[in-house]
Amino acid sequence: IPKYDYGSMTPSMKVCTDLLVRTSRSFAAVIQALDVELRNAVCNFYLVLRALDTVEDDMSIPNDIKVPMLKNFHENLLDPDWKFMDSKDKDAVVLQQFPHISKEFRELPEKYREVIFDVCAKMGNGMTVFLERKVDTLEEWDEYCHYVAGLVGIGLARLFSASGLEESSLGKDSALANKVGLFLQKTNIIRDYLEDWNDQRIFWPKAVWSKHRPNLGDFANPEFQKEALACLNELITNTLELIPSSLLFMSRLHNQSVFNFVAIPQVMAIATLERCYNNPKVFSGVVKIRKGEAVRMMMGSSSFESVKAIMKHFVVKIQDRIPESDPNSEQTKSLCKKALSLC
Ligand code: PS7
Ligand code: MN
Ligand code: MN
Ligand code: MN
Ligand code: MN
Ligand code: MN
Repeated sequence: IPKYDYGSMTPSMKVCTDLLVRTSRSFAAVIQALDVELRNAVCNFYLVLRALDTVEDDMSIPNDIKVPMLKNFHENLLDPDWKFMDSKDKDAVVLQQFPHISKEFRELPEKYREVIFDVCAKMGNGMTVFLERKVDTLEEWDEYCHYVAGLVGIGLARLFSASGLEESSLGKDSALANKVGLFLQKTNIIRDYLEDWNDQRIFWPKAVWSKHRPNLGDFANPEFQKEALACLNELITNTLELIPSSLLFMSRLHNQSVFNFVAIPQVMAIATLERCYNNPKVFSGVVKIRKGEAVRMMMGSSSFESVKAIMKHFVVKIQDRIPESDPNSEQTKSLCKKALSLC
């Protein structure tokens, strides 16, 4: 069986399939493997949000232009001609080819269009909140992550339910789906400390980092490694609180292709958190999961029992490395115990 059946695709479907493969490091394969009821809707949702995030991430667009672009972005879905040729971002191609994405959107069933449109409008608005102001408190950290990832989780849960492949109650539990998205986003923000700092972008919450150093950039200085690690471990501990919600969400899934789609990123996230925990390399480079490990985890993510076993493996590895001297060691221990009681 050919991986992509281009023969049966319209020109814009072909373009969208290529865009998906070009822009998503990890999502293309799991999206293509979704059952046919969901495949096009989730692919379109991904590309629409990738386009929106490309505007958010493009530091060459001044804020007075970026703010209205983000706020009105959902309206571009209804305009067959809208595109943006001036982005300098690595994923600029999705803005250049946007007419193919919006065409696919308009051809989706209404039950999917309403979800994608609604999430796009809310995310675009939310992104503007943190363009001028930085993430200060932990509540604001949750708020930013809600806009850029919690809303993705909420939208995906609604798409799963709308397809009939999952129960309708799943799409109604926004609080739970939000946390599944937060687990991915917080992990991404923790891991990307140096990359984001070098781009002059700050997503670590000031209420946490300022307890350890007066400047976030100090963590890149090996002289302050002890403070940097204490801060890193504190943020990872906060993120471990989301494991019970992640497991509960996965326990509610019935469809195999949806399960794989949800579980693979969750398993990659726990592996990333384990790799980052108490690891000074977060402050000097990129901490990545090796290709071989990633493939092994993806193949192991096909049942709830095996996902729990993988979770357990990584939580135990964190638990075994908690420094006695870490200011949050007791809380980290107790969250590991709590997570393990559910595996
Ligand atoms: C629709 C599959 C399954 C209940 C493009 C998947 C940035 C981590 O910060 O650009 O630039 O480094 O690498 C994905 C929950 C979202 C959250 C989100 C849409 C899972 C635009 C993924 C992905 C919810 C906003 C990585 C959140 O992007 O980040 C679809 C359930 C897009 C999911 C952003 C981040 C994704 C992310 P950064 P990246
Ligand atoms: Mn972004
Ligand atoms: Mn991004
Ligand atoms: Mn990025
Ligand atoms: Mn990032
Ligand atoms: Mn990234």
